[in-house]
Amino acid sequence: MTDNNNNNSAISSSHPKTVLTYGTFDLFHIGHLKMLQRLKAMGDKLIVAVSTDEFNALKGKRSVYSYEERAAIIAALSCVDLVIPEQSWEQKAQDIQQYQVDIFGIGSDWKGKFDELADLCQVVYLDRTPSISTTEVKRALSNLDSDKIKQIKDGLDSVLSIVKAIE
Ligand code: C2G
Repeated sequence: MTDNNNNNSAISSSHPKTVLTYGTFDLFHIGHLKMLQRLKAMGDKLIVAVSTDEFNALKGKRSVYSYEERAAIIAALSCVDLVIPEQSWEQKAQDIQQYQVDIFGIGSDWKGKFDELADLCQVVYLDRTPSISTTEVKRALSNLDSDKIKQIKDGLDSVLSIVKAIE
């Protein structure tokens, strides 16, 4: 009996506590990083399923960076141990079983959406980082462009008015 217990403890200690999450991770920002770091802190191994461009289309998203670029950025993070493609809504249960996942974690914007996975592993919803999102980053970039263009145009207009004045 004792040996068996020892065997069990030996088996459980050899299996790294595995955390799994999913996302698009476009225009990678601090909200994404904090989420991944907090998820990694919950276990020993973090697997991130990055949405493919095709699956993004199903989600109604068109990312600036391609799947390959987004996956490469995520894979380069020290807190990430494995990157896999997210190709469908339905793959989560199979991924959890295939990778012997202990915890499925995702942002609070998905709260309640994946509760059915609690039959397979612990399900956690972590608060999102406020006031940052890929949409915000896109908006800031587009505003920057228009602000910059207006600044340059104003400068040219004043030069033009000086030229006209001395003609
Ligand atoms: N996130 C966050 N704080 C933010 C923005 C995002 O914590 N300010 C989290 C999200 O809650 C999510 C992860 O970062 O857990 C990735 O966010 P997205 O790239 O927007 O991914 P999403 O579209 O939510 O994809 O099957 C699940 C989907 O693929 C999740």
